[in-house]
Amino acid sequence: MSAAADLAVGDHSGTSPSLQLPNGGTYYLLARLTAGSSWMESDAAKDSNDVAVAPQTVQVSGPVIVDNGTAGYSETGAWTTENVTAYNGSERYAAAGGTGQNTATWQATGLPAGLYQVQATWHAYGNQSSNAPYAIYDGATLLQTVAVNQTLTPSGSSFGGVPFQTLARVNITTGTLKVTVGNTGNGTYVVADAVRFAPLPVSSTDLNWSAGGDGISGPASVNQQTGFTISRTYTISGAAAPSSFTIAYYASMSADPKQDLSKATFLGKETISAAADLAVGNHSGTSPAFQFANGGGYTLFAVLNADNSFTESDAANDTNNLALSTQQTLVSGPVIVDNGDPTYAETGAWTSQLDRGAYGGSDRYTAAGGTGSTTATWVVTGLAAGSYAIEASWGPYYNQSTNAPYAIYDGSTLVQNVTADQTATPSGASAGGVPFQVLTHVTITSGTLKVVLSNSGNNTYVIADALRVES
Ligand SMILES: [Ca+2]
Ligand SMILES: [Ca+2]
Ligand SMILES: [Ca+2]
Repeated sequence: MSAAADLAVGDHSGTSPSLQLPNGGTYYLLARLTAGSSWMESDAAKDSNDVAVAPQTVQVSGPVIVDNGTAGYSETGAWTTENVTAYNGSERYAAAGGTGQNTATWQATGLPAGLYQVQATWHAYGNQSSNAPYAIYDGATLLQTVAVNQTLTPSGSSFGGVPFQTLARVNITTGTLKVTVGNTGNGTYVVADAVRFAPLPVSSTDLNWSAGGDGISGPASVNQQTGFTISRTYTISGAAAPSSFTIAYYASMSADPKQDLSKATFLGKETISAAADLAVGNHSGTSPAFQFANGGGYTLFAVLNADNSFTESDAANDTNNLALSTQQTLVSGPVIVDNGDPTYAETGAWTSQLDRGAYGGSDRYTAAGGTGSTTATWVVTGLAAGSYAIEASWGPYYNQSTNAPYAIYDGSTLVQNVTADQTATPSGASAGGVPFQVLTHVTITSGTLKVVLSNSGNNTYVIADALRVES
């Protein structure tokens, strides 16, 4: 301020010079008078009226860098600062090889929905984790976990004089992007420096299954280990796809469109890249050949843009990228439903454990001696009418029920109650490397088998692992 009019007694309205923020995010604006201490003010002894704060924050679009020690960075457990070649000259380190008690978190809020490149930097050193687990969240939802080799220098473009490596491209809808690294990796130390969230441009393209005749369909029936394809017709609206993209295919014995497809059977992916297939309009075609390793009645699912190849115009609320087959595909042959599969469900309190005797390496346990209100349920759909052997697996242990109670239903009709001695190794043929024991044989006419295990067995624990069904 130097013009005589601006130095006179009175109120002075005006505008600052043009300013620019180098980093995205949400900011408070502050202004300080006599910032250069040009002279001694009359209230110099107690000058508390020189700073003004704008009542409204300003949101800056563009890449956001969150560094250790800045707003948006937080820790749990024991971390220590080291001054090395790092973003802003320092980073934090903690002991690795732990249980996850030491975590560092970088978070940015107020972000527009869409696709972001998530990048990180660290100062490489030979005694650090080669598999530091960076978990990426959209709000509270874990999107993916990326193992980072902190013994190697990050590979990528530099910002603030240090290189950042791309961890993933993720699509977010909550406005909050969060990355956490824990100390469960190998090596002596895990380090936490800066993370960069860079928005990728929004395209005018919407991929969808919304036009008349769109959708997917598979064969009505197929044998295990026999290849089959899925017919699919998708639509590109708005503008031609700006790059190739992928379609991912899944199968599930549950037809629930809201299910977690990461628990379903992943069949495979295809990449759509021919110019004609990327143009605006309807596109009919056929998936690559897939095959089933497990029997049962499956609903097929297809997800457009499965690898987030570009930001769609409907990224803020993209609900039209999922297609379901209307007809089940019946797969002949033995069926296995494991704990955690789409048609496995629980009531009450169950806990996971790693167990070498369990199918898939883990099972679930609950306290025995209960009322029967804590249950584990396996459902098999798509069974042709006939007689089936009902088999179960469990990792044996002396403190488990000798009379674990399994209730067997044809559809919703209870047909039999049987028990199993879970202190003993299951006696029967193996599948997936573990033995299964035949509980009983039943006739199924409804197409659907349901088996319910409850906590009313004796001893300390009841175990829920896999169910196997064969004709
Ligand atoms: Ca830093
Ligand atoms: Ca879409
Ligand atoms: Ca299991």
